[in-house]
Amino acid sequence: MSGAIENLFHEDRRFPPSDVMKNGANAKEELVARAAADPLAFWAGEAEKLAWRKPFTQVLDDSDAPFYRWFADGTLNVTESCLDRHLAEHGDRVAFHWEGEPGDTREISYRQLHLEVCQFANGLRSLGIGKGDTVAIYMGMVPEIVVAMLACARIGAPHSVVFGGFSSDALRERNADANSKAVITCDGAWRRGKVVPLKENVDVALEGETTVEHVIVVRRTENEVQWTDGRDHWFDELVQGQPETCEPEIMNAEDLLYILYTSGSTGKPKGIAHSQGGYLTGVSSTFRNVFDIHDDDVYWCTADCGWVTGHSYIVYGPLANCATSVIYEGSPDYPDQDRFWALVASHGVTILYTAPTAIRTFMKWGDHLPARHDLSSLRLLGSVGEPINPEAWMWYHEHIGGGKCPIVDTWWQTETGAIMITPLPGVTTLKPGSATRPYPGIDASVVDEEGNEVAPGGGGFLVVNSPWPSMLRTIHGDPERYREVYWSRFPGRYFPGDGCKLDEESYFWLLGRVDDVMLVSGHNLSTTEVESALVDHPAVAEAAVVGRSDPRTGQAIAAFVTLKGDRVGNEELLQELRSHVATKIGPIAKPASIVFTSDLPKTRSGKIMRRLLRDISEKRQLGDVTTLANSEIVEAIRDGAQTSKED
Ligand code: 7RM
Repeated sequence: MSGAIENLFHEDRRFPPSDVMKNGANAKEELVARAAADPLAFWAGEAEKLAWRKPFTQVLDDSDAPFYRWFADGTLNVTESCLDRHLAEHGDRVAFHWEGEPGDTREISYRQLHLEVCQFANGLRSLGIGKGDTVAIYMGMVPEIVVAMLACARIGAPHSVVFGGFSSDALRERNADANSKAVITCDGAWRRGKVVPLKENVDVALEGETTVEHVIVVRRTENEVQWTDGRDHWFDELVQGQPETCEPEIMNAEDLLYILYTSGSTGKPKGIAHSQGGYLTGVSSTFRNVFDIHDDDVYWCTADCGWVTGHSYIVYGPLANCATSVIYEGSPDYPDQDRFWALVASHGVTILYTAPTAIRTFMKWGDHLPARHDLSSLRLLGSVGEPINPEAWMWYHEHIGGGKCPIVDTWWQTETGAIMITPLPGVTTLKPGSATRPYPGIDASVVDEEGNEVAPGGGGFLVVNSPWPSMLRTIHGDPERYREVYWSRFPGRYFPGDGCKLDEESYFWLLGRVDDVMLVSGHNLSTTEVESALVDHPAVAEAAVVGRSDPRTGQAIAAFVTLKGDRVGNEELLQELRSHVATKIGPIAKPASIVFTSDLPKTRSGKIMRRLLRDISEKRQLGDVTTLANSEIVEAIRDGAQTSKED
């Protein structure tokens, strides 16, 4: 990309915080001002809210940038902040209301969770697993996945969670890179009433040469499994009779808490390395202030623990704040497409955190589904994973939030560990489609190719100007790649790879990955803005656009659109959508072609895969489709793309 990104989409709707929010919220104007005046003092104060064994005396060590160190002479065990310190006053408080896909339920108090973590941690130690040994976790969303992560943290063994929807090849590659000594898995996982054979996948991943010495298996689906004596252990048998307390390993703040792999656009997966003290500081501070957690809240983050959102905002952030959460094991359309709303109603969920891809799917399924349920317990909504188009924001606000809940659109990455750009619900006036401002203590800006800050109204690259406690520490085993990928494009600054524009009030509007920016007749157009213009049309549920090479304009805009409910795509609607984009943001952004499709190619975490749509549009051999969640849709789109109309 060269030159600024055009600023085309205009949004006038405003949602100031209610008086109730202003007065009752954890984060008030005062906190914003205090953090702005002295960010390091702010972070030190946030860190001091955790349970330390030895208090830190130094906040930030920047002597070996970009290998920053936070609270480096402090020691702690993160599970004491997440569990032990809550027991005296809140031991009976529910940590998790868990619901299985078949409808079975469990309620786990903080006391019970502490007990299970201690017993399993002792079980791991009995197998000779301890400080510094990496443990892979390849499970479904059963309570034991949280127990497994915390048990690893208890004994100082870094965990490497691999999403249960990934293949045995993906698990094998990550085990080899991380040097995993053990794998914790389940016999199977429930998905839409069927069993995903997790243990079988583990067996395949361990064939041949491996570093893995132990496999621990949680019974969930009771399917037949192969057994390797000496290597394989049932979880329940391992914890049976273990002592109910477990002396935590005392860790340095900078020791490795976990590795989490992100695919990245090319090359082998990057093992993102997170620390103990800084990471917990970031996630616990943002959880408290962005989700405004109070004692009577019931919080539900719909992510999977296989993603960073699950690590930070199902496990570490909520538990450090003694929150009560809901965990749901299965799919949102099982047995019916209103499963989420049934869960919100039955548990009285007050705070819901989900992804734009889910919200747009719910829009497509229809307004009548949430309307069947009493969602009045909700008081705050959150969004993460992709830009949320203004129309999807409005739908979420009206049909889920009943028009009364603020929406926190939270921008962050696996690498940032915690939320970076976000509203504070008691402070920020919301604008649909904008993640608004940097979190207190975060110094972010939008710059042009030379690194000069763009003026309000301009578009360019998002950068973070100073380090923050929950930042990644390195790419596991490849510090040079860490420096190269994140710190070389703009020396001294962190470059996340996202485009962003600033409006006249310096609100941040995330524009998607810079690799996806389209160059049409000399203009840099963001995919997000054209997609938002399409989603703004009442017939459209979801849209993806890509730049396809074009002899006349450099690139031409190719759009892929899914429609709401039972709307059908035809030539008339196609022309209507093209003019809609032209009136909404300008003729330059008019798609040259539009393909109607029942679904879009998505990664397993729900992000639209524009790279594949580019391949389809340019009639290329398709690249790697193994990370797709819905590979069958690619053929369907390819057939459609060949017959679509163009100018
Ligand atoms: C938490 C997570 C990171 C990438 C990031 C962005 C995109 C995430 C938003 C967003 C616009 C948001 N981690 N992204 N949140 N874009 N608005 N609120 O998703 O490592 O899996 O992905 O996701 O492109 O760089 S992640």
